Amino acid sequence: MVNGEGDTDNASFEIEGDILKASLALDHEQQETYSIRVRSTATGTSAIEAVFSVILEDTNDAPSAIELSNLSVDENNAGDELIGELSTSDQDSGDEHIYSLTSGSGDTHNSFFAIRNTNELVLTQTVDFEANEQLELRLVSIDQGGARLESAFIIEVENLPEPAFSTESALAFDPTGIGESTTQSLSVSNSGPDGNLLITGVSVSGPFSVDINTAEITPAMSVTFNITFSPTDRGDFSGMVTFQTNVGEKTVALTGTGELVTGFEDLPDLSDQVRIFPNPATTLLTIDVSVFNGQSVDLELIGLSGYQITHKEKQSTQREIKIDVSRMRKGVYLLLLSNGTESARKKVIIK
Ligand SMILES: [Ca+2]
Ligand SMILES: [Ca+2]
Ligand SMILES: [Ca+2]
Ligand SMILES: [Ca+2]
Repeated sequence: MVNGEGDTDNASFEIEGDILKASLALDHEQQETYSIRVRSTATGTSAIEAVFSVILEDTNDAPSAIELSNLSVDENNAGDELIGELSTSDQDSGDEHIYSLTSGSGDTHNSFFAIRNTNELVLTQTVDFEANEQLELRLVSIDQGGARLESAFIIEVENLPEPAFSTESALAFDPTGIGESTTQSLSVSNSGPDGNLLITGVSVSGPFSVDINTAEITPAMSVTFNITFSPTDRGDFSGMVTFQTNVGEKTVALTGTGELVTGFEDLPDLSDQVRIFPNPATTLLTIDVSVFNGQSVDLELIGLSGYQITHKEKQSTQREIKIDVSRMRKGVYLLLLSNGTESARKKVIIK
């Protein structure tokens, strides 16, 4: 090696005997063509110098890094969710890479993932933050020359609030007298792992009512709703209590039986043979009690509107009883008649 024109890259080479060698690692991607100046000296002749261009052929370089465009996912994902796109750093321009999951350090959750469309990392199952706060996977990128690079990744699972509504599916009330009430408590709990259960409204159908309309329930806690059954008639009632919540609408079925508490439930029933008119009545209500054959008859009118109850008691030996209802509250009333050995019940509407 000699100095002179064309000696630019002399420092990168050395000569051992008649062999030209690179004196350090040369990189095609850094420099493709090198210029050296060499002198040849033979015994008895004058020296000759020449300039050579050395062209460095490209060889494959191994991938140097694998990148993933996103490293987090919400819990309770759909179960087939794109996490991010993979790319590889590689000195060889235009080199292409094939990705796959590979075993090794950090491959704990490899079975949760798949590679789709060449470079998409897909989460193939639903994840639960309360079970896995992080997912670990290990990938390999292989270039067109067969050189490979493995890399481990950690995907953060993002926590979401998950309140859960939990209570009885149905509530059955003991038989309850008309005009009376029975109350049962309904415990609603938040059975979710995190996030508050919000109850923003409660509605009730049928002859039932509820004491509170809103609640905020923290995880593992409960709130008691008092449901009251107030039958307005004899017979079976069903209804529904409906909760508006931040996890959707929830319902509980309600059932109860209304009973007449008159003290003469066991007497023969002559209801079909007692006539009342007009019904609805506005001023005068006439009750034909001739079926009792002039015996003394006890009469009771029970108001069934709401929770109020009014009694009007009267005794008569007439064949017809007339009651002035013009000043009575409008609504549905139950008329009870008994002579001590027989009884009758009629529903009366006062308008
Ligand atoms: Ca290369
Ligand atoms: Ca390469
Ligand atoms: Ca969860
Ligand atoms: Ca959660």
